[in-house]
Amino acid sequence: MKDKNPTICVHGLGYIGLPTAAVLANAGYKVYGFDVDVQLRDQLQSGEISLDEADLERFVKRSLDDGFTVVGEIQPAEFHLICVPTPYNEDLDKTDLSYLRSAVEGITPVLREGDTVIVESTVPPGTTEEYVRARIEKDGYAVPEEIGLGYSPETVLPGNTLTELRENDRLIGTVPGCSPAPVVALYDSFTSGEIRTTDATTAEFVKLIQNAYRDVNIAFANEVAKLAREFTLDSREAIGMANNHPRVDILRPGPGVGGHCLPIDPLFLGEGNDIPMLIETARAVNDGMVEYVGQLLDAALGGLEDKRVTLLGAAYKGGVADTRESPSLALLDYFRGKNVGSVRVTDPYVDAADVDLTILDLAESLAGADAAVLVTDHPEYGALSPGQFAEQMTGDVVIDTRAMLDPDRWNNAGFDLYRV
Ligand code: SAJ
Repeated sequence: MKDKNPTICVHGLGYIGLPTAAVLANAGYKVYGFDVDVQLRDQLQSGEISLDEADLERFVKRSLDDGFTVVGEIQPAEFHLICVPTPYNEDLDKTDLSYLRSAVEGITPVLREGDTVIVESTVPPGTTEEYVRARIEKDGYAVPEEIGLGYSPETVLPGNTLTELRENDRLIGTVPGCSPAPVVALYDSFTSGEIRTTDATTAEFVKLIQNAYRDVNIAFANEVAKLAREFTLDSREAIGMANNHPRVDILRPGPGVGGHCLPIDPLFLGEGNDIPMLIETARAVNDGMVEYVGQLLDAALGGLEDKRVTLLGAAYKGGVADTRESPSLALLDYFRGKNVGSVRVTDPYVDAADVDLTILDLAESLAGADAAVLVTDHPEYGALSPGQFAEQMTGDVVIDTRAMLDPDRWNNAGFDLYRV
């Protein structure tokens, strides 16, 4: 590090950039945060922050008074951290690198010899080494002689962002010839996890195979659930027992895989090649769970047409308000396509103002329903009582895609409870 207290400019103030900027400011750095979204910048500058995680929201608010400044123009800094979105364009079968391109194009005019650019956004392998490097060199800088360049994947679990940012192990990849030492020193100053170094392309690849591995594991669990139904067995019990083996660790079946990472990142691995088979099949198995749940309900109700269905949960997983790629929204579409009478949605976390959806409270959502489908594993749902459902619902079918409800209790209370 050429300075004892280097300045850091974070590009992209979303799910990762914002908390990272706050953590860096908390570690004592002067941090600038830039986002192309003017409205977001204005909100942050006026201290208007609304995050899913209360501890994180307080932490970010505090950092804005102490070391972290949201800026309208990209500032010179010893480190530029790129945390912009890299969505996958399924029509083109290609990652959309436009935000990354715009970030790099914004950085090069303020670069000074000795500065370092670090990409954290999830990208196809080779992006930092080839694409970002070429873009910086095009503007007249020699990488790595004049400008350091690396990639460090973020691995935080939404819902536990602050703890994981500070405690997860970190992988740091640098382009050939670039010393990882300054980047290691930076991350080491705010994370207690172990830091490992490699080349940038390996680091990019590792991030993708971690998420692809989890997606494949969940697909396996979902296939086990379907097989168990064929053999009239309880898949959860079987998986629990299988996992007692020291080398087996099967994840949990459910209504499918949502969020902005697992359904998307594995696709990056197949860009420019025809190799993924298992990874693509896993995607199809997980996406297919929506139809599987829909068919379960169809069979339980003896047809879906004109039935009133309630979905418990809109978020992609328990304890968060994020609905991106949520299986619940996919189920909503599925049921709408089957001419159900109505589909109502309840969720204790999701704010209707943030989604194009009517979110009802639990009692309202259940009133007169023929069936309820528990889709999201919000912790509150473990305490749901059949008495309340019996009071509100007209029908008696409950599909529990997360195995959160006690079958004996619900069946004894007169419900027809089906589990995935
Ligand atoms: N799910 C299951 N069964 C399980 C576990 C999860 O059906 O046993 C479902 C969830 O309900 C959800 C989806 O999978 O719909 C994804 O949830 P998740 O908790 O597995 O993962 P994310 O998307 O919230 O976060 C992942 C994490 N990656 C890994 O664990 C390898 C996180 O560490 C990454 O930082 C994040 O992706 C990311 O940003 O890439």
